[in-house]
This record gives sequence, structure tokens and C-alpha cells, in this order.
Amino acid sequence: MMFDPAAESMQPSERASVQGERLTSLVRYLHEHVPFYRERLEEAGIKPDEDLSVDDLPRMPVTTKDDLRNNYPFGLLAVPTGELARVHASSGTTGKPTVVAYTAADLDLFAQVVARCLAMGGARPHMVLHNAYGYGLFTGGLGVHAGAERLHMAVVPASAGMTERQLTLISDLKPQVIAATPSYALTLAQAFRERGISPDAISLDYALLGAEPWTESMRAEIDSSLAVRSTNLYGLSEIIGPGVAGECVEVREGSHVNEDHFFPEVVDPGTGEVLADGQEGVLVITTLTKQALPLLRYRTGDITALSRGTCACGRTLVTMAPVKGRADDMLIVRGVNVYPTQVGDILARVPTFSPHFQLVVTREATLDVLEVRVEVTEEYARSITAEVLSQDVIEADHTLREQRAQAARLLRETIGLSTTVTLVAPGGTPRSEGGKLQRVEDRRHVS
Ligand code: DLL
Repeated sequence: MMFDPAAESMQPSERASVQGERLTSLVRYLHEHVPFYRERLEEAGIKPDEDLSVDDLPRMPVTTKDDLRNNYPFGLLAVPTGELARVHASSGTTGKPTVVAYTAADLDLFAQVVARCLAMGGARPHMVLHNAYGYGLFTGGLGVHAGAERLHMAVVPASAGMTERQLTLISDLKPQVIAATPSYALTLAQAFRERGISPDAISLDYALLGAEPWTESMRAEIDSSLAVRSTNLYGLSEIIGPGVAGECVEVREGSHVNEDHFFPEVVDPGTGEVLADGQEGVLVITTLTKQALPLLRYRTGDITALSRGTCACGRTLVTMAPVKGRADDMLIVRGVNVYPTQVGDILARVPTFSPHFQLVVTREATLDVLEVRVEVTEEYARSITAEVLSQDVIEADHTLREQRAQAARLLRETIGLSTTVTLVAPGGTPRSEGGKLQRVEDRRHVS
């Protein structure tokens, strides 16, 4: 089912002309209302009365997270603060949060695009949605909430955390759809398993998962342990929140970008040059229709590639590949670039390994060392007949020793990096308690 079939299955040539008109108005609007952009556009030689098409974007200025930081909190707003209806913020790792703001019209758009994505992922009017994204400054909770209401669903605003209460609510209220981070979906799945509740006794049919990178092996685990079909939900606060793109439940091979509102480009991380479809680079998005905080060519930092064509679901929207990670999540270990998701994909090829892993980087003398800590599956752990599954027992197990060597070899051959693979018992790596999971511990810079 499409929430907005006219927009989602529009002929690409027709959509391009809508995008061109919207870009033309956006440039005029920014020129008039945001001094920061007026200056940047003038520097780039772009006049407010030009008729533009999206082909003109490459000659326009790029906006970065630093631009938002330097204009904290409201310097880039195109409306007076009195016209705002809501503010959200994303917590940076250091310093001040990034503040984003919405007018009532922006909130209406937010609800619409999330409703589209929920419908892409299998949600339907009158279903019950258990919303386990955090409510508050994070855009996940309130964003998904409003989208689900727009789709005429009944929302259970569970928010993140308090796993025991989540299980009770899911068991008793029998939602068909859950929305959560993928790492938290795994935590919930495990908690159900530990209480002896089998997947077919869980009411859920669909799961809309996002806010962090995840892998196909996590998807397989979530699908089987919660008995759902899970899809990817992508977005970021700066652009709107969730609802920028979503995967269709029919195909599940990348997310359809709501490009009539958020125009995507993929650029070379180094040169900023626009890359052809299929090539991997940094995602840059222009908000074509926002009022309070419209952004021109915002550099998301997320690594992906675009592809075009009509999907089997009928949508003609451009598709983005699963996000490999943010450019700043990339670890550089002894000169080799590696994303945590790449390691996850490789570990998934080893049968006794679960999707739970952690990366620890240390420096020994002058040499960086990457330790890959991965959990043995619960099934395999049960098959080891030992009273306590200690580290010694794991290391003495013949099959595990072989598979650990296999993993180290695959990592060396695929990424080109020698790693130390450590196998740990189930539960031995960090788990999500509701929000985004931090998989990397970089101890190189702590003294
Ligand atoms: O995470 C918005 C959101 C909420 C998306 C709920 C989906 C579901 P921020 O906290 O601003 O906003 O973080 C945005 O999270 O730039 C990506 O690096 C990452 N991210 C978001 N969705 C995905 C995804 C929300 N599906 C940052 N896959 C983005 C991979 C994702 N990474």
C-alpha cells in the first residue's frame, strides 16, 4: 500500500520538474530569509530570480554540520522563533547539541513522510504500532508517533528502555508493528526468548528499524526471533528526522528516498564531486519544501549509493543502499579504512557467530591493534557441555578455534587487516538498552 501513490509512483520526468520548481522557490526563499545562505549563494553566483533544475545543484554551496554548530542555536532559521511549533536536538559526542526547528507546516510534512515510510514497511491504518524509539529531543519517538497517527494507526508510545515493561505491553496489547532501533529489537528478541516466549506467540508482523547502521545478519536474526518482516527506516534530525527514506516490505533492497521533499546526491568524500548512480560516497540532501530550517546540499556524512528504476512495489523514488556508516565512524587502523558494518557482514559468514560484536582499537607501542569481539550463538553455546561457559572453555573448543581462524582469514582477505578475533559467550558484548548502540571502543586516544 502507498500512503501517497501520486507522489511515490510519479513519472521521474514529471517529478524532476516538480523538484526544479521547488528548488527555484527554495533558493529565492533562502536568499530572502537566511543571511548565511544569501552570502553563500551570492559567492557561488546564483541569482534569486534564476529558473533552476536539480541539475544546477552541483554549482551550489554545500552545508555542513559545522555550519549548524557555528550558527547555534537559531542562526540558520528562515522564520522568527515565534513561528516555531517544535524544536528537536541530536546529541553530539562533544559539546553542544545540534538544534533543529519546525513550523506547523514542517510538522505536517514530517508526519506525511513518516506515514509514507510506515506504509512502505507494511504498516496499515487500524493496526497497532508499538513505538520503542525514544521520546524527547531525539526525533525518533515523536516523529514516528505523528506519522503513525497520520496513517490512522493506534500508537503505543512506549519510548525506549525498560525492557520488561516493553514485553508486557507487546504481549498484552498485541501490536502488529514495532518501531525501534535494530540493536534494541535484538535486545527485545532476546528478552522474549529468555522468558520462553516463542516467536509465533508474538503478535508482531512488521518492524521498522533505523537510526543506526545494521546488517543483513541482524535482519535475519530479528525476523526469525520476533517473527516479523523488518525494514529499514532512514533519516536524520537536520533534514527532518525519520521519514527521509524507507524500505518497502516487498523487496527490502535499499530505501526509497522521499525525493520530492528531500533531494539526494552522492558525492566523493574527498573532492565533493557528484558521483554517478551506483557509486558509493557521502549522501548530500537538499530539503525542497521545509520552512523553518531549510538546508541546501546538507552533507549528512552517511556513506551510501543511489540507484534508479521502478521498484517491484511500484515506487519510482530513487533508492539508497543501506548506510554503511558515517564517514566519521570509519576507523583507520594501520592505514586501512574499515567500517563496523563491513566487519559485521564478514562475521555473518561464520555459522557459530551471532550478530553481536564489538570493535576495540588499542595502540601497542606505535602499532594499532583491532580486536574483534564476537559472541558465539546461543544455540552453539548450549551445545558445549560445560558447567560454565568460561573464556577457557570457549578457547578450548575445536570448532570455535577453527571458525575463529576462518573469521580472521576472511577479515584479512576482505578488508586487508590483521585482527585479533576474540570469541565471547552470549551476552558478552554491549547491548542496546533502547537507543543507538555504540559498537566501537577506540582506546587509542586515552592516556
Ligand atoms: O536517527 C532519525 C531516525 C529516527 C531515523 C528513527 C530512523 C528512525 P539522528 O539522531 O539525527 O536522527 O541521527 C541521524 O543516524 O545521519 C545516520 O548516521 C544514522 N541513521 C539514521 N537512520 C539510519 C539507518 C535519527 N536506517 C544519523 N541506517 C544519520 C543507518 C542510520 N544509519
